Amino acid sequence: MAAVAGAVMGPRVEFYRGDAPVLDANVLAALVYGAAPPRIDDARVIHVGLATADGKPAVELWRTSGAAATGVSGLVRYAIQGDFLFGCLEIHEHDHGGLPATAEAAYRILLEFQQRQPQRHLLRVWNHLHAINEGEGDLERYRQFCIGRSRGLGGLKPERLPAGTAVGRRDRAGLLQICWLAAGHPGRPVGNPRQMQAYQYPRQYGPTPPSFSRAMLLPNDELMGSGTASIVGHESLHGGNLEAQIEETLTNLRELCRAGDRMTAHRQRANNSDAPVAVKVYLRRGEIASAAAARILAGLPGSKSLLLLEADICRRELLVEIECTWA
Ligand code: 3EB
Repeated sequence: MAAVAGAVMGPRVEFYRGDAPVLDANVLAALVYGAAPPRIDDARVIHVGLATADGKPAVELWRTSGAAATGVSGLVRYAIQGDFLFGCLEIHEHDHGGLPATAEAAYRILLEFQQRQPQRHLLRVWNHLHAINEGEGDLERYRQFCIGRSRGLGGLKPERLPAGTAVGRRDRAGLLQICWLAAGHPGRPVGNPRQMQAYQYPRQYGPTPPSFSRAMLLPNDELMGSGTASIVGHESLHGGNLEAQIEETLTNLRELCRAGDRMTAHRQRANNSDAPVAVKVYLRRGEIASAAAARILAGLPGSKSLLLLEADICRRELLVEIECTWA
């Protein structure tokens, strides 16, 4: 969809091969995957401890239309350009006595920082933690994370929650890493008609439902989708069947894009609505990535940039999660 005339251009995300990000002035954030922590001392470079599916390093580059200014504020590293801010916070579980307390502290810090910024509105959040499926029942680490995140977010109204992702690393580092994109103008949360709002999930998925919206619509009509999986209503479908989960997820993604388009004034995206500018795929088993990638690209024709990562998904039966950005 063409940007609204006069609207602020949002940052553009693209994926690259290699482990050394090109840090020209317009880069807002460079997330490095599948590589040793970069030695570059730049607040924009974020090492994400997730492997790529092909085992080679990759970089997720967020570019803006002007020079970014960087800063550090306590545990928060950030870069700002115009209306947009990209932040990253890394916090250790052993410093806070467990995952719920760590997540609560992290989100308090995040919100407190954000409230001081002109770019105070959260649009999109990524949560990276280790061993996300460890623990039984309500003690599963993802559910424990959800408890703390919800406490830390405090009074934030469910219908204002940002789009999100929460995935698991394979290391044992005890590091909770939260990355986010924020703006001076609020986005509009978008629901998916095929899926219940996650913040309304019934009790069976844990004591505190997950705090995220299905997608965020930016003032310029860009649509940022949350991690999307083979969930219809609140139920996981096709447990253990990757091909079927991919198909269900693709259907969810197409429906999500349509829901976003219905909320835009211009609806010019309708012609080509299924072509996201960026597609990020999390696979529980990276070795089957090439078949999965072929199917995903066939289902989202015209996608410009694709990244396949190996990660654990927040429900054990889920094998794939996909996040899309539509411009
Ligand atoms: C789901 O739809 C799948 O806890 O932040 C997707 C995106 C999922 C974000 C989160 C979880 C989160 O419930 C899992």
